[in-house]
Amino acid sequence: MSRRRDVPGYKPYDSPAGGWGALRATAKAVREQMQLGEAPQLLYRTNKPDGFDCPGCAWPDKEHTSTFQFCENGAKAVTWEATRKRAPPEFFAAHTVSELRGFSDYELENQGRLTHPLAYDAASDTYRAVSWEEAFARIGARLRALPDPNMAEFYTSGRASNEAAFLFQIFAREYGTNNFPDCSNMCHEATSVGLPRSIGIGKGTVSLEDFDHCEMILSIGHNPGTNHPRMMGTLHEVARRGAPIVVLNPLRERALERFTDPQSPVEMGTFGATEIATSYHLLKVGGDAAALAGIMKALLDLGAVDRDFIGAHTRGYEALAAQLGSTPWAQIEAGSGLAAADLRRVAELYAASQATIVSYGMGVTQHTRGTANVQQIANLLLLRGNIGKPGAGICPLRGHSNVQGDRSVGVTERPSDALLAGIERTFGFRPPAAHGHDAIAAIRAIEEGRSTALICLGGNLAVALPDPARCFPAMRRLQLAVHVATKLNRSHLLIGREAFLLPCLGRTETDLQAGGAQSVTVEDSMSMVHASVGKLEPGSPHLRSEPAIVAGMAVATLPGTRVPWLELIADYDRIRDAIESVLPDFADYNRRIRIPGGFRLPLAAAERVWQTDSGKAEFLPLPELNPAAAWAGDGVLQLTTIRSHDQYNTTIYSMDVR
Ligand SMILES: Nc1nc2c(c(=O)[nH]1)N[C@H]1C(S)=C(S)[C@@H](COP(=O)(O)OP(=O)(O)OC[C@H]3O[C@@H](n4cnc5c(=O)[nH]c(N)nc54)[C@H](O)[C@@H]3O)O[C@H]1N2
Ligand SMILES: Nc1nc2c(c(=O)[nH]1)N[C@H]1C(S)=C(S)[C@@H](COP(=O)(O)OP(=O)(O)OC[C@H]3O[C@@H](n4cnc5c(=O)[nH]c(N)nc54)[C@H](O)[C@@H]3O)O[C@H]1N2
Ligand SMILES: [Mo]
Repeated sequence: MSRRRDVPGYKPYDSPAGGWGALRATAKAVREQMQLGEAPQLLYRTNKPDGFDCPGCAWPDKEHTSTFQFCENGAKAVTWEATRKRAPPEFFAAHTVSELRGFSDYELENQGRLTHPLAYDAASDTYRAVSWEEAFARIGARLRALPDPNMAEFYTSGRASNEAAFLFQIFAREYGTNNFPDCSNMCHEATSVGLPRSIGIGKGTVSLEDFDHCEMILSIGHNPGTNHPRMMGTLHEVARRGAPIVVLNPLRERALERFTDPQSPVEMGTFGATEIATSYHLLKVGGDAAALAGIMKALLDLGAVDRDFIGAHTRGYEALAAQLGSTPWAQIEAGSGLAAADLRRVAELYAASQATIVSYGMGVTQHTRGTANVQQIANLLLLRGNIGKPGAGICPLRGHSNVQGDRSVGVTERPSDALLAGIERTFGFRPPAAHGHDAIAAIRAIEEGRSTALICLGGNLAVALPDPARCFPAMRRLQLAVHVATKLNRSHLLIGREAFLLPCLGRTETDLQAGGAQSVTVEDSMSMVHASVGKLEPGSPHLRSEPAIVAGMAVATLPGTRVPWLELIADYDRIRDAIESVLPDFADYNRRIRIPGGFRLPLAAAERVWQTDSGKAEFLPLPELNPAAAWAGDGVLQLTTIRSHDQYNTTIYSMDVR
């Protein structure tokens, strides 16, 4: 600590997480982006039954009916979208694209909301206003001219609503491809790929109510104080009723140590805070599989596995037990950086708990062995039957507010037979079955000139992907780039030949279509689907909704389309009827989203129905326990990544983070 205090400009932050620091930071965001008078009303509508879903994160709300839950992250996301600032055509006329590439990421988005559809003009090196009709016609002509539909990539960022994402994948599939790079590929892919092999679904199994009944939480590699602040209210309650919260994280995250709940008048008034973690283990970066192996090995030594559950519901226990038995503690200690005695203590707590939740995030998934890490978490839970019982389960913390929903409504490069059959049954065209590209395959194909068109439903793909030295030049090889966006970012400026910027409504804004004001729907981390209704006047009269923009592109691209695009977007109930027809899990969709709080999608594993090949939950083998040993020997500095309060993925809210 003393050494760090010597760094010029370094100011230690000694306060608890949350509390007054969070309130001050929020007030600053509001002051810089909005008229002060609008803010309280707008923030009040966040996550209310008749309001809009907070675009800040995917943590659920109690029934979506609570009074306003203060959250720094959500307040910033909302004020950043509802900003007064605008980037009109005059701004683009005054700055060439080459000049804009010299702006920082912060400066680009801080220009404010896009106001008009824009097309890149090569002669002047500027973006210029065009009519929607011209933009759609030119995009359609380019897509129709491609020799193979698999030369186009359709990217989804996880803010898109179910309605927008559903239409987007129907558009791409009727056009003829399964190329669906997705922000989820950079995020919880390890969950989506790893968990189905373990427990038959690629989603979390817990509900918010389970946190009221759990007897222990093991928190691995996530930082809710910054990234899912509304989860802190839940952790705060669990801590106050005395259930142990054990943390595995290489970094001391302040909010996991002590937190002042901004909802608590007492804590705020007395500058008090609640201790969150009962024990905090600073494991090695990449040491999770080893740490989990240690806890499981100790649990076996204690004889504390649930034999009945294992016998009735699982496969592969003997093989895992044998592997754990023959793994020496020295190897576990070297791989995890933790002492055997500490891991044994965690195992004792775990053995004493009748209902345990494991929550985890990017510290687990964003690794070369992320999939195996997730599977070891499932192994640990299965050993004590902690899936499919009250107060227990697996809890991946999703990031983008509808990243899970986008997958549920068909954004996947590997469609199931059921999805394809549902599309054909509903719309009468045969969608392609061949697997398409994820984000990495897509950027490789673009880099190698095998794909020449990219349509982005939101996001900032080039910056979100790792390795700008390859991704930025790759983007500049595109013949066609289309970005549906609210704000300017760097991906929009990496132009190959033709580029279009199509400005869309945000979630906070009224979405008026032929059939009146529309709602959209989203799915949170706990598989709850509910409606979101924007109330603000749109940022510009030229904005269109994401579903309307997708429909506009589809009509211009597919002259013989079988999909009644304009009918669907006139009334989003019709889109939801189509979703229900393709995906039976959404039965009675329109009625159920009109119930406050919405409804929960079926989650087979939570009912102890295992949709694996064997029909059982599978214990999967341990991976290599010290993957870094090969390259990170003595004297090698190992780096990892975290997020901060004043940043949301590639969006930078300010250059000063407390
Ligand atoms: N303010 C803010 N909020 C966000 C976002 C944002 O960018 N900013 N992004 C949103 C999105 S899309 C997502 S996916 C979520 C992500 O939310 P989190 O999953 O919480 O994301 P990170 O901050 O990347 O979490 C990394 C945590 O893991 C720890 N860690 C690093 N390496 C390891 C390791 O090897 N093992 C273990 N056990 N821990 C490790 C870090 O110290 C850090 O505490 O947040 C969402 N919310
Ligand atoms: N440098 C960096 N890279 C990252 C991460 C990071 O934290 N930092 N996080 C990783 C993770 S976990 C994820 S999930 C991915 C996320 O990857 P992306 O989803 O591609 O990236 P974001 O930064 O969330 O996208 C921000 C852009 O989305 C647009 N946008 C905002 N709201 C809307 C909307 O309502 N509609 C539409 N159409 N556009 C909108 C704005 O133009 C904004 O510039 O990035 C990954 N890569
Ligand atoms: Mo994410």
